[in-house]
Amino acid sequence: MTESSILSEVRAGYHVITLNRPERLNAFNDAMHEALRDAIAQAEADESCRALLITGAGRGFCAGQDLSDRLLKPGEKPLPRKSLEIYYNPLVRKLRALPFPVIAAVNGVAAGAGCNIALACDIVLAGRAASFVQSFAKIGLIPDSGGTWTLPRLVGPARARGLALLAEPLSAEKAEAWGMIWKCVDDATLMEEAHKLCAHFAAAPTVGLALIKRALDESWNNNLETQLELERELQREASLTPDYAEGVRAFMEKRAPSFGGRKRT
Ligand code: T3D
Repeated sequence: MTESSILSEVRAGYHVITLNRPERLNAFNDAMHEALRDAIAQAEADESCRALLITGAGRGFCAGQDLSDRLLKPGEKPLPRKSLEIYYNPLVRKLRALPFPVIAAVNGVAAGAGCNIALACDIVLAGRAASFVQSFAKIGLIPDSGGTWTLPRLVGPARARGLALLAEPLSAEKAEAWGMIWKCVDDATLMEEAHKLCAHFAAAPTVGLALIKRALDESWNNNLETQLELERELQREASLTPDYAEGVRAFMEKRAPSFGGRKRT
């Protein structure tokens, strides 16, 4: 029996997804894309899910597209592929739009689309031994899965160009120093730190966090005036949640809040 290429686990208030093709550094084939899409849909459909943790099995996080599925036979012509339309783009859109925080625990090398999928998550934690590689230029491709959009915004244009054009690995420590990821931690504590973060989010004001994600994402397309309007609209929505009422009550009563994460009472 073959083991599933995606492992899913339900924890108290959050789901954990492990990319599970360790012999290929968790590179994507179609079956893994489909299993990942189903696992994310399950997390989204679970009303008690308030965070999602994504990590990789073995020594890698994800090496992007499985290139063994792209090897042409002698004389064979390359065909236009639809993997971006069918798999990678919908995945990145979904990760950005999930109504709760998505945490990537990058346990090893994150290369190609694997790197940019990690960077599409809301919080990226990486073990010290991990590295990030925009490996596309080594095989004649361009960074996909949002890389050409995400990279210059995270690290600035000069570093984005260097990373994309040279395709050299960036250590987790440097990725943190460059502002590309949230934090680099000791390898031995990576998963513990990631679970702690998820437990924190599982008790957080989830609707407010979803609105924060939206406001920050939309800010890239807006001028200040439009963004102020958006903040007004989203703040109104946040202020109608039971969590806002509870947050204020807990503050005034000098106790820890108990957030339900729901929309309205
Ligand atoms: O066509 C489309 O759908 C377009 C979409 C493209 C999206 C993309 O992601 S394109 C980019 C694809 N990914 C890469 O180019 C990365 C290829 N991998 C590497 O450059 C290196 O493996 C790493 C830098 C990630 C790690 O290097 P290292 O030295 O730590 O490990 P390794 O020995 O190279 O890899 C270990 C094994 O995993 C090895 O198999 P083996 O020899 O033990 O049987 C290697 O072949 C395999 N592996 C790693 N990455 C891939 C892979 N096999 C297939 N596809 C991979 N992407």
